[in-house]
Amino acid sequence: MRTQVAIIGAGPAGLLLGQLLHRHGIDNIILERQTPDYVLSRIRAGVIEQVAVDLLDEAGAGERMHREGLVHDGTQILADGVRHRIDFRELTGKTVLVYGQTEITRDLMEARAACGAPSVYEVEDVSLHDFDGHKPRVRYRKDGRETEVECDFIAGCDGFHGVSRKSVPSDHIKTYERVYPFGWLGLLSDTPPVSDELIYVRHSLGFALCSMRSPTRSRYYLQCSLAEDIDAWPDDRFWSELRMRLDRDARDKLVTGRSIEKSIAPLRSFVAEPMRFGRLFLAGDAAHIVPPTGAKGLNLAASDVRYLSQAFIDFYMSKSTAGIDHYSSRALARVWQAERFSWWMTTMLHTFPENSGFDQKLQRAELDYVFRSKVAATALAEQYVGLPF
Ligand code: FAS
Ligand code: PHB
Repeated sequence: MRTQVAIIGAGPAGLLLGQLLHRHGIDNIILERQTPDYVLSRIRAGVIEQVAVDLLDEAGAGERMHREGLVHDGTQILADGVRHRIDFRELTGKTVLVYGQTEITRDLMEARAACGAPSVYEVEDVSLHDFDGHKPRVRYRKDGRETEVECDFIAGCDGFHGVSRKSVPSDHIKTYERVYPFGWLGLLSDTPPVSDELIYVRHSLGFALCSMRSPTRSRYYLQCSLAEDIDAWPDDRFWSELRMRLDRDARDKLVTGRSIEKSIAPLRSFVAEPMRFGRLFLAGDAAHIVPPTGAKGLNLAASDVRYLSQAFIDFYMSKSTAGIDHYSSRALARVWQAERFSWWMTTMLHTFPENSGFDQKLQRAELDYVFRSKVAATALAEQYVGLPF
């Protein structure tokens, strides 16, 4: 078969790219190794920047997001028992939207099904070929049958563990990585949130985050050791540990209940450079990973797709290769800003077992500067709501 753009991966990056290309009359196919239900079962991001909101609108998948998403004017930081609020609207004139990645993925899947664009789920053994030439191909197996897709371009939207980045010869790619000595134990529950806004918690027992998906569904995270076993964390133990890290007001408002999802995610910073290899383009987690402390992962995928979709549209509509030729440098400039911010938020708010007393004092001084200086608070706010393009 033949198409113009072959997209590997039906996560937010692949689905969003597919929709934007389809709406501009550019043929594309999405190849996904999991089932739709499996993709939807992964509980991930919760906060989206205006750039992602605008792209979902452009993709024709924003209606439910505007109806059900929660506009947040700010966030709270609870440090050593004292709350501080970062007022996004006052400091930047912008806000963020709380709307889960699961719902974004569901809305994009429904939009794609409605327009009849082809997606193939449960594919096996996807392989990429001749992307260093002018006639790239993708091969895959489905229900025992081999298929080859001839295309003009391949978009590797297959996440950190995908095949796309690994298909690039090692001497053509450079990677940068920092692995953190802890993970996040996340819990999703159909209980009302403890606060109208997110609360990022710095505590001697470890970081915690009180987030939400709706007025009746909460998402909590606890910093935990990478050696932790999820089976050693029954709900009661999670709630008890969370309580110890909260202040009195949050403890009094905390409504506990049965978890509907519970998982441990490792934290890493990772960037692969460049993000283009001939006719293969990487977007989203396939090219970079950030620790979720800055709520940037999904939003970076969206900004990559903004650059990449425009590059393909310019190529097909105006026969211009400028967008394609500058995709990697443009995307990476934004990626590294998000990498720095996510690293900074993570180092400022988590406990590092190996940290010396001096390092701990620096951490507290960093936070105090944010709490006392409007300039420092604005610097945090403008990164959190998303830097302008
Ligand atoms: P994804 O990983 O979402 O999607 C890639 C898709 O490609 C998957 O569906 C996968 O099945 C498919 N695929 C992989 N290999 C393939 C192959 N060989 N063939 C075909 N398909 C293949 N971000 C935040 O902002 N906040 C958070 O709280 C947060 N929490 C996270 C928790 C976890 C455990 C993880 C892993 C990530 C988290 N993230 C968070 C980041 C996350 O939201 C990503 O940034 C986001 O999913 C990126 O989307 P994609 O780039 O589409 O990659
Ligand atoms: C979430 O709601 O899952 C969430 C929100 C903000 C973050 C990380 C995760 O920084």
